[in-house]
Amino acid sequence: MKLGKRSFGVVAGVAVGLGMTLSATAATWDMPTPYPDKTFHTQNIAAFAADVKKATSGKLEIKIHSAGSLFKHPEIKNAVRGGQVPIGEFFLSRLSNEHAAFGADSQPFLATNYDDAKKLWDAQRPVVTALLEKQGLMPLFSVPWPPQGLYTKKEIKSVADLKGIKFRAYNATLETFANKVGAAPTQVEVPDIPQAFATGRVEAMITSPSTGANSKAWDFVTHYTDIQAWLPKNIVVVSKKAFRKLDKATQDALLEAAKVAEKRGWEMSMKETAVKTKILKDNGIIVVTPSAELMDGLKKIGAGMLVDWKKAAGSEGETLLKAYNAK
Ligand code: PCA
Repeated sequence: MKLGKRSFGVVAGVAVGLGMTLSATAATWDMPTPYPDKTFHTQNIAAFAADVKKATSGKLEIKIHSAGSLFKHPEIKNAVRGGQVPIGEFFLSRLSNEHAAFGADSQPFLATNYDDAKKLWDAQRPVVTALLEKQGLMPLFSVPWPPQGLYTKKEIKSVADLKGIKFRAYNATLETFANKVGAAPTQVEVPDIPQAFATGRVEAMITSPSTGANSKAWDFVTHYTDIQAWLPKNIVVVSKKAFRKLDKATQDALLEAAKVAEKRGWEMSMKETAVKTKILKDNGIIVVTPSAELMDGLKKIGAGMLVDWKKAAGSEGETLLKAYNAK
């Protein structure tokens, strides 16, 4: 498959011909992402792809396959690992079943604003890089979603109000959190959210104003409680084998574009928070500041989960938390 693409690149180079020099090593990289086109993360990786194309004069072209169209979310990491695709984007904390350190950013109330999220990523990056290296993968950049809030069909004044509610989850940590508040979690990918609510599979969720607004949450819930529980991240990884096949100038261009994409992505995420919260409001969702009782209850659960996380994350977790707390 990769050979076919490369020879296509060569043929295209010849066909374009006339004054335009396309190197014989021109390549097209397929890049799967679970998220739809209008997601700010997807817009950011589209800008990243455009930057790479420009900086390499078309020598490396990254073709984005959004909304799980090439590989489903649970398959993306292994598709890059197995060499089916050279690059991909996924939700970092999905890998917490491989090692708890991958899930640090989804620990309830560990890092709840952009400054702390940045400190956490600085602390997490070396650990994540070392763990992915063992799988032949290299992180290129990582960008957070806006702070996660609570979407429900009624006002939630305390943890007790969540009891028995069918709850949408997106990773194992959120599933645990939902279980601990007495809700009943089910995993649902972003493109399937409206359908899952419409059919009654789920009745509530914790996600960003971004995903809530893009999913038109006003069609199926009434309240958004701004609990700012954590800022989980997406990560873009490249296969080291594919990276090594690039010439030095192309490698450098890719790394430079990744640096720019990380910075741009964090800025986009920050802007997204206010803009999308307003869209929720404008469409009739009641945006609620959480009661002290609700926050106390949720934070207590989060503190208990952190104790378990520390045990699970071992020495990597210790290194990570030490670095985070030192900042
Ligand atoms: N949106 C994604 C991940 C976190 C977020 O804000 C989701 O809901 O799956």
